[in-house]
Amino acid sequence: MAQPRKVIITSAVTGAIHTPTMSPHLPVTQDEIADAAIGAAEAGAAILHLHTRDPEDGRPSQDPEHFAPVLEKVAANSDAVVNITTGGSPHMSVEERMRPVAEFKPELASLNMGSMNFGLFPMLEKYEDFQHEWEREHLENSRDLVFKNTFADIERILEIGNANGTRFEFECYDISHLYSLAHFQSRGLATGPLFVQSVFGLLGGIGGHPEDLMHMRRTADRLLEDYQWSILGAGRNQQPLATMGVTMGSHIRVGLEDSLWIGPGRLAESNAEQVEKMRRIVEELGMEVATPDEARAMLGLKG
Ligand code: KMH
Ligand code: ZN
Repeated sequence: MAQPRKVIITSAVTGAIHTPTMSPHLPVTQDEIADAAIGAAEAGAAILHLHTRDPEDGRPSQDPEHFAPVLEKVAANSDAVVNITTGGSPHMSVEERMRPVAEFKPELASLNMGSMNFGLFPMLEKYEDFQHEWEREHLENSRDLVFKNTFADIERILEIGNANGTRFEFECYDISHLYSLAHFQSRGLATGPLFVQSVFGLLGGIGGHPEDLMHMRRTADRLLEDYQWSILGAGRNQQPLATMGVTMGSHIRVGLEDSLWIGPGRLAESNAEQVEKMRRIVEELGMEVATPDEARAMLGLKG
């Protein structure tokens, strides 16, 4: 009898895009981030994509001291795969962004496959008052911001990961990023099975139309060898694109980093709530969610 396909769910727990004013459910302190991650794993997430914040004001932080307590608590309470960001925040230098991955040598780390505009300023329209002044600046300054990921930056992060046995979630926000990834695969710096996270619906990247998803898929199929495909839809694109993707063989990423919502006008109360909803959809469609060890096997992780 045919076995159901296994779908890897990643939960991106807090990120560096959304700010505390936007949702009372956004995890900010080290305990909140760790507890949210553990809850998402219990709900079915095999991979936890982690950023941290300064607990004083919720500002994104790549300080290893802000990561350490989160990583300890998650490791003590879950066997999920930990994926540490090298994207940090688009406002940070690449040196700052690499620090936690170099220090903690996780199984998995994100790697952003190209420089791009990263437009957060449209969110200014939705909020009148912010709890902290940095939040307004964070959105406002994105009008004149390049999220820098040069070829040299990508090579350096690949070299750090390859030296430490850290593999990558290759974040591809546009078609050109797939071509860059194919370039690194042809040079042997990025090796299969590649974990390709295709990102839809951010201002500055490819849109969130089903045709965009189809074009990414066809292009990845044409260019890449030995890859596992995952879908991340930003904001209202999250659930529709994830659902479309799983029907076409993808894995999926949800989490408050990518969308604060569980339905139209309804804030998600936790990361776990988004995972539970997508898990229901995956199972209704006749598939199963992958366990952390199944995800490790599919992605060739060190365990
Ligand atoms: N915020 C996501 C759209 C990273 O951490 O490397 C992209 C991201 C970047 O997850
Ligand atoms: Zn991230």
